[in-house]
Amino acid sequence: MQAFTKQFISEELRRRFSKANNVLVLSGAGVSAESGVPTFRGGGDSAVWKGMPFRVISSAGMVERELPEVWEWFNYRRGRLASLKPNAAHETIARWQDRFDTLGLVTQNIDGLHQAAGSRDVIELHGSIWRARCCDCNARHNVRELKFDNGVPGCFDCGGHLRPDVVLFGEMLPTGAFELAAMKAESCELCFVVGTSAVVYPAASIPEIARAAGAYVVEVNPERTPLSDLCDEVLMGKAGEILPMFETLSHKEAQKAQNNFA
Ligand code: BJW
Ligand code: ZN
Repeated sequence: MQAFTKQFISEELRRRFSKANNVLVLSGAGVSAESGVPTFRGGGDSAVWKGMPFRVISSAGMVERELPEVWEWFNYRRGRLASLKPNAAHETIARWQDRFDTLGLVTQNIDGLHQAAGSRDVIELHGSIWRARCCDCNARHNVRELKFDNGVPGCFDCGGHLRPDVVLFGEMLPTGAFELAAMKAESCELCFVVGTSAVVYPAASIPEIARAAGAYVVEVNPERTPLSDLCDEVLMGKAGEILPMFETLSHKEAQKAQNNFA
């Protein structure tokens, strides 16, 4: 395992990882794949719902025209996600909070698994499947424990129609979320891009911003993406297998530093 780690993670990346103070992670559906969450693209089975491609059902127009169907699709997914647990990738990223002075975590995922693993202050660019938002008064409600299998649930404050508090195609991101993520991208030294196809904007511009500001950008994905050529390193493989390798490495580096000091 250690010999493999040594070969797989370059000397340059080992050095940067052990010295970095400010690290940013951008995650996508692939980080949750090993927990059993279906990805959207590349044959993931969130790709189609009742014959409708997800880019149609997960679109602003559907909320306006077919809100009960949108709820049916989200209730189905809530049911599938309810029992899923964070995997080794979520857990490693959560531990990086103690490893680095500053660890920013920006996710496109709506599943809440980073938080379940212990990550704090997660920037959720595309919202959360566990919240609903009122179409009338804009109030947000935690609906994690609630079951409403039929029709459109009513707002607990004003009785208006609730919708899933997620960002669909053609909708704006939550106020300030992208700006905060972009600020973190501008100041980080090392940026990990984990499990995203990097085709959805503006999320996919976060690593571009980090790279333009001088960060070392590392992609973790079993497949190449449109971002791969921009990255300083591409670690091809599953997030749940690759990210834990950095833990071995950081412990080893810490030990080395301690030995040098003693
Ligand atoms: C593994 C793995 C393992 C597998 N380990 N890896 C600029 C240029 C072009 C278009 C636009 C642009 N700016 C805006 C747009 C339009 C649009 C967009 O980007 N379209 C492109 C697709 C062409 N963007 C928007 O509409 C955004 N809004 C916006 O920009 O507002 C301003 C505006 C408003 C009005 C008009 C104009 C501008 C909003 C985007 C919202 C995206 N929403 C969704 C659905 C959320 C709700 C739901 O769940 O239903 O978010 S789409 C879907 O894609 C979901 C995801 O968060 C998002 C990204 O997907 P992700 O995470 O990358 O997953 P996959 O499945 O694509 O990839 C998985 C990856 O994991 C793969 O690479 C695998 O290889 C890998 N993998 N196993 C590691 N074990
Ligand atoms: Zn309301």
